[in-house]
Amino acid sequence: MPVVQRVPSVATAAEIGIVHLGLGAFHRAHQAVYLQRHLNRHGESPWGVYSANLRSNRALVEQLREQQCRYSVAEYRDREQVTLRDITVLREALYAGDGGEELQLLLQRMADPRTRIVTLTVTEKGYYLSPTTGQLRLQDPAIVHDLANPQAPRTAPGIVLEALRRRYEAGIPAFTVLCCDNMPDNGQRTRQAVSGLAAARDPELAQWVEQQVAFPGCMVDRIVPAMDAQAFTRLEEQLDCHDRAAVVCESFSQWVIEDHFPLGRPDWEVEGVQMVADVRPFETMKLRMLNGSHSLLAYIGLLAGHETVFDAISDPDLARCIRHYMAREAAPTLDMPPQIDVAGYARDLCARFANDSLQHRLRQIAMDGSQKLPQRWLQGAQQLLDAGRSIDCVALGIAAWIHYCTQPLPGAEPHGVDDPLSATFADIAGRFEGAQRVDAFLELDQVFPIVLSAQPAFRDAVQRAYSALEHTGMGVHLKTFAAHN
Ligand code: CS2
Repeated sequence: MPVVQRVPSVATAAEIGIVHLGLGAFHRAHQAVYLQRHLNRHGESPWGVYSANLRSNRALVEQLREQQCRYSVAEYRDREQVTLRDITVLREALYAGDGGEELQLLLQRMADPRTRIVTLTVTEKGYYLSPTTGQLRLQDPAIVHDLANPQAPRTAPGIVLEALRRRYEAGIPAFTVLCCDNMPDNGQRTRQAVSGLAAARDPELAQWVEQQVAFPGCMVDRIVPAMDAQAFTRLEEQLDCHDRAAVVCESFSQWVIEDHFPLGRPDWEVEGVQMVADVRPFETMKLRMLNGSHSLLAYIGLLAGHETVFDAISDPDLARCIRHYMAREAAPTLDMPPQIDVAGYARDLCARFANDSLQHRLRQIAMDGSQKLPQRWLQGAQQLLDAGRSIDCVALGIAAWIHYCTQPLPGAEPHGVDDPLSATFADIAGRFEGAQRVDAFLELDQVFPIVLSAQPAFRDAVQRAYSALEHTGMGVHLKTFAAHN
């Protein structure tokens, strides 16, 4: 049984200060924990959070309401040591997915002058941007809907814009928009989504958004597996925690934020948040080193028969491949401030992946590959090729991703592919095989920028990896890779 350190809350947040969109496990285990620590330290706080789910998980919202929005976060250092925190900083949980009253209540909260920051974790696809160009996809049916029904929007950019419009018309200063999703230059991307929509809706409003709204970038980091029945049972048995809204995560947590909050912000730095002038190097490092390795572990690991990140990193051949990727294919593409020890960061990541108290499923990471690959692997691969370096791990990852998106895993039944492009993948799988299938994937310009997919060195590397996989299987291929690297 682990040793449990319990951290009770000392108060509940008095006032609304932040509205959050995307009440998933990550928000509850990351941002809310920083705000809770802030509240515990000060004994009171004007930074209470109103948090909403936009499209999914109404059940969680109802569960939280039943327990007055109070829930627990179990931070596992390892199997032996756990910190169990009581979170009371959440003031209200909303489900805006049905449109109607709750959506209007959410918009009202966002337009309230006491709301000074709106934060988002709606995943990469929730911004409706092209992953390669970062432009708003105006033809997407959800965006078309929001333009036709601007006062009853469904998407995160639509909701943010409508709330900003209400403030604009009422003469209330704009809130700051803080994107907490894993995208490169995420503040700028969020600006592109909201400004792109504003330009299509009303040029005057667009100009106000452009001039008045701050979109600082930030890098967020904490491994938070999705909760499942097994995780709840473990909490009950090990920690005597009977909380159906609880979240389990690792003890590590990092938040680096660009310090640009015209209406003020909590003094987060006291809680260890790094407030910086330029967050981009940190974001790129995290995306390529951590998330890039995660995606490799996911697709390669699933094909090699593993289920969790811990299983995958415990496979010595795969672990070698990940270390090779970080040292040779990710680190050389980074431009970090001199005080950052990238090799040390890589070692720490391997230790975090090897945390055997987390059941972090590879299938969870494998979701939405079309939205994740460009920033995790492809921008770095372009730099490597420009420098005449090899991209063996990335090529193997892409081959494994194509395999995962089009075929059952070895010895398994066909699986669902959770990705906005899943219909396109199924169509390609039905029409092409082998090298032609790879070609058809590389032609997907929503994922692969043309400058990259046009390069013979890139195509050849992916084709070779795919053909090796088809002929020898992942296990043998990894052994060969490990023997040569
Ligand atoms: C993961 C991330 O699911 C995924 O794609 O790579 O959620 C990862 O766990 C977090 O970014 C860690 O901070």
